[in-house]
Amino acid sequence: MQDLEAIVQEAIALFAGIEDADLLEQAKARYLGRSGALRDAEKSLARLAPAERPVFGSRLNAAKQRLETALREQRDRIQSRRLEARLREESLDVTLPGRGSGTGGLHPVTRTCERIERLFRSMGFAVADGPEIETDYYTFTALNQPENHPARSMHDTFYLAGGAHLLRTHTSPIQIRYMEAHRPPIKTIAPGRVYRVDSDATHSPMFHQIEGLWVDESVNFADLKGVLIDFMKRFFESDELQVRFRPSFFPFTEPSAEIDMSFGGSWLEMGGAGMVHPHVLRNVGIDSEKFQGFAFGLGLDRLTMLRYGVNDLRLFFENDLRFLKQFN
Ligand code: 2NL
Repeated sequence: MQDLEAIVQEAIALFAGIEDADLLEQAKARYLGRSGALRDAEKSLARLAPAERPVFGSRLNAAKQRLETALREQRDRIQSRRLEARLREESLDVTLPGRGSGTGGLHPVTRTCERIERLFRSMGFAVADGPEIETDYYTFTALNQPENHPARSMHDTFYLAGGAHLLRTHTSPIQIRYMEAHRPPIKTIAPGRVYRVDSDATHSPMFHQIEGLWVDESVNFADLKGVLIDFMKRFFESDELQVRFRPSFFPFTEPSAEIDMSFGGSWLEMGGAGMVHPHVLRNVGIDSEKFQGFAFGLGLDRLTMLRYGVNDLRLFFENDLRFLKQFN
């Protein structure tokens, strides 16, 4: 009997000193397991006189229960200590002031776009907008682009699954929609994102364009030159700036010209322009015997690069804050 009490005391003292859940279970096995100390005591029950067995048996049960209780208490202690440690570690001071959200800024291409919009508004142009996902009709057909024109091929244009829609390749569809909705005089610009299957150091599959359109009874090529030269000089803040109009071809203008600008002793191509083709006017229900006008298209990204001295187009679309912060 003395033996049993000694075992219980020893076990309870041992359990109380264990801080690890796995070690505690191992210690439990040493007393309550298949070859544990209490199991040995149980076996000695058989050697006792029958009269003594019930007394020893109930002592044995009481001893087992005390060990189970001690184990349970130690398990709880280990668990709550672990929880406390975790809470201490993950504590967080909700009364600290926030870090602040910093001030945002506009993308350089957006700044350029807003500057251009301001300049053209001062010349009486309205700013128009339209969808980036377009139909074949508004992108090509209405613009007098022949069926076999390379721009219409999968190679040059992003078509959406199904083939009924595409990503606009220029902002001209905005102008077509504008002419459908308004009667002359029409004086508008259309800035926005455009998409072409093209990607290298100087081409991005998404880029920005701004187109302009002025249709009235006698708007002519001299007006086109006047407006564009004036715009370029004001945009680059230079009265010395030279603008050159080089004969060219577009399906939607006739005659057509490339627009070059003097820069560092040479000529840089900035876009194209021309007198709106009578077929385009006819397609939007404007009488080409009574009305005429000019249209032009300029690369917004190119204008932004030149104005800010950026030499790689891709910098605009990587959205690296170290780059973007320099414009704000
Ligand atoms: C370029 C050339 C151009 C147009 C765009 C246009 C729009 C309508 C009717 C006729 Cl609705 N023309 N737009 C005309 C000539 C050239 O863009 O090199 N852009 C970057």
